[in-house]
Amino acid sequence: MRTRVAIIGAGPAGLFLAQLLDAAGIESVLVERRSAEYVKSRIRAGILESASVRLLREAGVGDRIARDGIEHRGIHLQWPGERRHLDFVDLTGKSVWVYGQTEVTKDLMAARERAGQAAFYEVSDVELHDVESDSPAVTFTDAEGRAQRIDAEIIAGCDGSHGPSRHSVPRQHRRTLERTYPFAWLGIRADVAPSTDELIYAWHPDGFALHSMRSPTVSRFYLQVRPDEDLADWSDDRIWDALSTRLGLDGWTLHPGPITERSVLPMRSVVTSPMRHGRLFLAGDAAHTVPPTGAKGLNLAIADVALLSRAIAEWLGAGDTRLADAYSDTALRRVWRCTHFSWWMTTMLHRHGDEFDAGLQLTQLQRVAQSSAAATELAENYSGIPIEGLP
Ligand code: FAS
Ligand code: PHB
Repeated sequence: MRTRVAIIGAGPAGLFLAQLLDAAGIESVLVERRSAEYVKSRIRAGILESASVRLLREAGVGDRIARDGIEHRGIHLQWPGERRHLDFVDLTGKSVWVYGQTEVTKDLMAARERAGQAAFYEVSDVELHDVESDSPAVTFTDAEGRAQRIDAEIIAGCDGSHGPSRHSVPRQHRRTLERTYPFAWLGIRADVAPSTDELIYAWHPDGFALHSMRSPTVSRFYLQVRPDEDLADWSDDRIWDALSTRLGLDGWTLHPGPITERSVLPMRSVVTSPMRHGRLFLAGDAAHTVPPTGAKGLNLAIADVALLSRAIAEWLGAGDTRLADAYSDTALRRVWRCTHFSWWMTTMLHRHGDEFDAGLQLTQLQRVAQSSAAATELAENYSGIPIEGLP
C-alpha cells in the first residue's frame, strides 16, 4: 500500500501525530505491535501541561479533558515535618491538568477511528527500509499473518523506548546518552479518594513518595524502591505503611483503599540524537526517556509531535523543508531542558548516597520552598516551557 506518512507506534506520539496530520489533510498509515485494547489499558503518565491540553483541544480531542480532567494550581513539596505548596499559577500564570495517559490514548484512538484512516494493530516483524532514499518503506506481518508493505514519503518512528526505529539511524550517525538511577518506582492505583487536593512530592529518609490521583475517587501513588525490587515483597499493608510514613504529617491522614494495579517502573534518562535521518523522524520515547519525577514524558511526546506535524505539513504541503531540516535541533533543545529538569527533580527528591547527599537535598528543597526565584524555576519547568516556533 502507499501513503504519505507511515507511523510506527500507537502510543500518544503516534496517535497524536496521526490526528494532527489528518487535520492537515495528510494521509497516514499507523502500525502497532500490541492490540488496541492492550494499548488502551496501559497505565502510565498522569499530568498534562496546560500547553498539552491546549494542543489536544485544538486537535479536536479535548472534550473529555474539559469534563473529566482536574486542573491543579501547583504541587506540594514535603520533607519531614514540612509540607509547602508551590502555586504555579501565581508564579508563572500556568496551571497543570490531572488526566491519565490512558484517557489521552482512548481519546486519540477514537479520533483515529472517526477519521477512518488506516491503523494495523497486533503486527509483527516491523522493518524500516531505504530511509535515506526518497522512497522509504515499512514492511510488517499483519495480525492475520500476511506480509504487508507500506511505501511512504516519510516514516515517523513513534515506537517508544524499545522500538526498532531509532536503530535505523546508522550507528556512525547515532549518539545515545544514558543515565540509569540506583532506584525505581513502585506505582499503585487505588480505588480511594485522594487524601490531598494537589500532588505531594515527599522527600523522606526511607525514600521518596508521591501522592497523585486520577479522579475524585481514584488515587495513584509511587514509592521509591530498589531497581531490582520484587513486587511480591510488597503486601498491601507494607505499601500503605510506607506511604503513611513517607507522606505523614501532623494533623494529616492518608486514607488507604483497595489496590487495583501495581508495577515497578525503572528510572532512566536517555537522549538519542539526531531525531531525524533522511526521511525517518523520531518522536517521543523512541528518541528519549525521562524519569517520571518531573511529569515530562508524555508532555515531551506531545511537544515533539506538535513540531513534527508542522514540519511534515510544510514539506509535503508546500515543498518547504526548513522546519523538517530544523526539527531535530529544535526538538532536542526542549528534550535536553526537560531531561535536565527531570534529572534535577529526581536527584533532589530520591534518597541515595550518604548523609552529605541528604543535607544537599534538604537545603535544595528548603531553598525552593522559601525563594520565589527558586520556586519559579521549578514552576516554569513543571508547568511547561514554551514550545519553540509554536504560538
Ligand atoms: P509509548 O511507549 O507510549 O508508545 C510506543 C508504542 O510503540 C507502543 O504502543 C508500543 O507497543 C509500540 N511499538 C513498540 N515497538 C513496536 C514495533 N516494533 N512495531 C510497532 N509498534 C511498536 N511518564 C510520565 O510523565 N509519568 C509517569 O508516571 C509515567 N509512567 C510510565 C510508566 C511506564 C511503565 C512507562 C514505560 C513509561 C511511563 N512514563 C511516564 C513515560 C510515558 O508516559 C512515555 O513518555 C509516553 O508513553 C511516551 O509516548 P510514546 O512516545 O508514544 O511512547
Ligand atoms: C502520575 O499521576 O502518574 C504521575 C504524576 C506526576 C509525576 C509522575 C506520575 O511526576
